Amino acid sequence: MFAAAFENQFAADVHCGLTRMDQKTLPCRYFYDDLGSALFEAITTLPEYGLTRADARVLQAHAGELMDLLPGELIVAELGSGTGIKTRPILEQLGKRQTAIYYPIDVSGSALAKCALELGGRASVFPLEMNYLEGLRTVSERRATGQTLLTLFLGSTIGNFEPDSASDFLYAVRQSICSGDALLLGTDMVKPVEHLIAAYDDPTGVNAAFNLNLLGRINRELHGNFDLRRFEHLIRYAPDAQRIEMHLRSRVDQTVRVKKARLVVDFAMGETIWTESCHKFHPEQICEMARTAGFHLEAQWVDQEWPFAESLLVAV
Ligand code: AVI
Repeated sequence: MFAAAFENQFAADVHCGLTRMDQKTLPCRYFYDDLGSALFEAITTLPEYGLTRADARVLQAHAGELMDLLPGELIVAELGSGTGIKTRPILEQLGKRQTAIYYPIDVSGSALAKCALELGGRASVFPLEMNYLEGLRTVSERRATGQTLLTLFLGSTIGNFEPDSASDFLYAVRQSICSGDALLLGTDMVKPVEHLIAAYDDPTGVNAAFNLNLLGRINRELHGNFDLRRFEHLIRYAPDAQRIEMHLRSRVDQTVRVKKARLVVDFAMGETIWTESCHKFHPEQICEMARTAGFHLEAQWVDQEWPFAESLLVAV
């Protein structure tokens, strides 16, 4: 709606989110500029943030079983692959029975280049610099008859969607693939609240830097004048919604200008910008989400150290 009036979508979204009357918001997809991506990489190595290591452990432990459940000629696509590092065990297992064909899909060209370099020796890699659904449709168009498509959506990125959008997204994925194709979905599970708070409010301050960088990015790209020292990282856990809510809280009364978003915006002391939600799941909720979108749950593996599930969904 706003895009035509602004230089780009980022400017339009910042204008829209910061002029909301009830709760100011910023979309979490804008966290990932070069600095934000580097900070996220650092988060994944924090002792308090068990999610990424759990994801990798489950894939490492069960890649063989996963392949046994998907016989026949397989091609693999990954939504938001990044550098594709977690996918290695799957491609290695697949490589034992056929030439592994892998389509990493990501909006970051530099991550895709790294991915092709690192996994090129193990598989035929065809990077697609596109958004998820555009990429998946491209893979579907390119596939040969008789090939089964395995789509990977790892890392609990689905948890950053609002529940309705997550269901709509899974339905759109189902519409882009064929009956008998599979989706491997990674989801972080509900766990003791103190573990979740520590993961998203680490004592080293890496999550805080990741969150604040969003304001830094607005300053750099949209000519804003946010003083990052006048905002602080704030984490809440909403048990009913089963989600971590990440905010930036204004430390003082202040006015901020963002030239390219045509914005002059006031913040009261204590007022927040809601920047991200990280939903956590129970196993049966994944089953229900899958069923509604047109999949059945074929298998589910859960890490014991940091409850995190890898669910194999097959398109009905
Ligand atoms: C990318 N996503 C799964 C992360 C999460 O845990 O929801 C993003 C993140 N936000 C703060 N720390 C990590």
